[in-house]
Amino acid sequence: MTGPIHLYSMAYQDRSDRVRWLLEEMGVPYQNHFLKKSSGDLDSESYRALNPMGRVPTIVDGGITLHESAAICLYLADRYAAGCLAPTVEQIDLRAQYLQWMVFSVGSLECVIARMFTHVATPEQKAETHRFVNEQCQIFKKVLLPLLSKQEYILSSGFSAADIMLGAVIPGAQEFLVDGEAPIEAYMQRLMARDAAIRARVF
Ligand SMILES: N[C@@H](CCC(=O)N[C@@H](CS)C(=O)NCC(=O)O)C(=O)O
Repeated sequence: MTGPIHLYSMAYQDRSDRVRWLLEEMGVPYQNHFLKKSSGDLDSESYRALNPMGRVPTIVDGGITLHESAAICLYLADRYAAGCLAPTVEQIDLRAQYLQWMVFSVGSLECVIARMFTHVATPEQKAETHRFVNEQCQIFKKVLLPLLSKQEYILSSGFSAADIMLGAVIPGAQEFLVDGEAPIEAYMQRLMARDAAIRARVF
């Protein structure tokens, strides 16, 4: 490593949360850079050179510059915690499950949650959005509940970066996915109690 990893975000609780949590779990040195949208930091020439989309999070790790929170976590876990927080290709059965949950977190769950933050003009539209999110979460629960009833973490092998991704995203669907569902509530309690999550101020 050529010095600390630089992590660009706007706040502790934006999508940089999962990256910061993973860095804390791995004990890898990093430096936070908090950008202010209202000051135009996301549009500055220097930041656009790192992330032309003008979004956060972005990391710079030596010669590697990367955006998209899931890609960043996949990269970091492979590079600094392979076989520990990220199953390797030699553990292909676990690796397959790991990739599934890493991608599910952003590609399915976070996409559904994002619907709740899209502008709706009328109470009817709001009710329709809630109905949709609830319907999707019922489907997600059909898979999550049996799994988390028989094991502590999403992989049978134990805690991994996939729990970080899931744990950072699930609270966005608290009322649809967590409340009243004992196995998911207990899972979230386990994750929230982790020292690294507390240091990263995820919750
Ligand atoms: N899929 C991207 C989403 C990135 C994203 O939209 N980040 C938000 C903050 S959480 C952002 O940068 N918004 C810019 C803005 O509000 O202008 C990821 O997971 O990194």
